[in-house]
Amino acid sequence: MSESKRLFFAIEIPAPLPRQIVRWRAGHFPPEAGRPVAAASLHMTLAFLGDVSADKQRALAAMAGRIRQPGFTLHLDDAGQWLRSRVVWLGTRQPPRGLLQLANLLRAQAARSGCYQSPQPFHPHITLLRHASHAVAIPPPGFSWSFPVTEFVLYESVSGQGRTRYRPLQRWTLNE
Ligand code: 2AM
Repeated sequence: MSESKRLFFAIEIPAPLPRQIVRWRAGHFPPEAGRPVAAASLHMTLAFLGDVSADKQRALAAMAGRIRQPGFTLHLDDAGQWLRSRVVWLGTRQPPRGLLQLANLLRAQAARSGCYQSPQPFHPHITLLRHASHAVAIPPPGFSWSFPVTEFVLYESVSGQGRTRYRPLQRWTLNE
């Protein structure tokens, strides 16, 4: 029997943004605010798949490969904290329609394939700090970062030696 992998679809944050984000975070949150996500691990999840067998991964990848939609621009102009999930995040005040469409499609395909999907609507965000269990002051986002989203990525979440890494497995281009 083949082993399952912990997978999710996400948007990669292109260079040099991860470094700029990490610099902004270091200037605005004290070390005790939470555990920082490494620059190389910053991403925006589109659909979390959970533990997936090799067969199901192939089926999900085939469906992802049939998605046809144009790219879009993502503006990062918002930040906040969710105490329940203990994360501090960056986000977008006005998610582009393309982002919502892509996430909803991937989530629907995942649900049809038997991957549990939360009934909560999609809340696009990039997690900056984990284990942020105490309310922290969220600075007004004095940044205005934008980038074109031209592809989406299937990632594997790999845990070991007390840390989690996200490994890109496969990419699909968004085009007209
Ligand atoms: P988070 O950043 O808000 O914690 C890899 O774990 C990615 O999948 C993370 O971005 C994480 O979101 C998301 N994720 C993990 N477990 C999840 C779940 N049960 N439902 C939705 N997203 C999840």
